[in-house]
Amino acid sequence: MNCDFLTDTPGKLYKLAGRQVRTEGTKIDLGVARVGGDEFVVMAGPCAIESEEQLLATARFVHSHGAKVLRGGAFKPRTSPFSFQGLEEEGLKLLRKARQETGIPVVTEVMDTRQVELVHEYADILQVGSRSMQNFPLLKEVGKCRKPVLFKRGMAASIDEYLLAAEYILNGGNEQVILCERGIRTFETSTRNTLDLNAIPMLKRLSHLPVLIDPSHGTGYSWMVPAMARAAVAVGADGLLVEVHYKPDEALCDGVQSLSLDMFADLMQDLSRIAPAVERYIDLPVSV
Ligand SMILES: [Mn+2]
Repeated sequence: MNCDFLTDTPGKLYKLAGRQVRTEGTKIDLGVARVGGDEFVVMAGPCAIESEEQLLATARFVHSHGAKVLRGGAFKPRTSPFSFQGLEEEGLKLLRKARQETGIPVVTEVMDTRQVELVHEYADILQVGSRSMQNFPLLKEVGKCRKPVLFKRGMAASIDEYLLAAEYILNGGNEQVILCERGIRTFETSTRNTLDLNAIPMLKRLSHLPVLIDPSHGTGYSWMVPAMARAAVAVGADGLLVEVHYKPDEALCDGVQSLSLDMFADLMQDLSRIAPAVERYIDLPVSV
């Protein structure tokens, strides 16, 4: 393949994450879907796992409306130590229950090297959150795993720092890294973060790894999420990570940015119409 396009892009080549390593792009097989192919893969669920009722109700709904992966935090990295910290292993058990009932694979965050073994036991995809992007011991540890890693960009990380951090995971032998742009800190305070859509074409150009967008943390407002999710499809992202709650007003974490079930259903319809215009598709269940 002709790699001339790399020469007019600033920055260096990346030894393992670089586009020159795998020009056609990495595809990550989740069983029910493949991230990085023609399908636009949606991962949805609550910010935090709060109860069996909350997780299962949300899981059933998002699954039956086209989400391919259930998200849900059991270990929560909260800004304040007095905020809800997550249900920990009890939450992981609820995730397992949701997967058993619906067949949907689950993604959940691991924050600490000491939790990798436990989270690995329950999760289909290990998430490394924004605040952990440069936790190099953690990156080395998930690099030893053989499950996909959803690797979020740090809120103040440059693209170069981000891809070099991804190299830590790849260097451990774990080739299944999914990147995720989730908004960066800028001077702008009207939104929680500034969703950096520039990052998508740039990451796609520099790296062979698939890239998702998280418009929930990228904006901080549920009313903005559909617009930026539609942009995610158009800009060439491989999928979406989105927060959905069955009762957003009662959520223990990130309720303001969580879509209601109805909003999620409408969004999936919109996305399925946009995807074909950019040669992608969304696999909606026939009953929807
Ligand atoms: Mn959240």
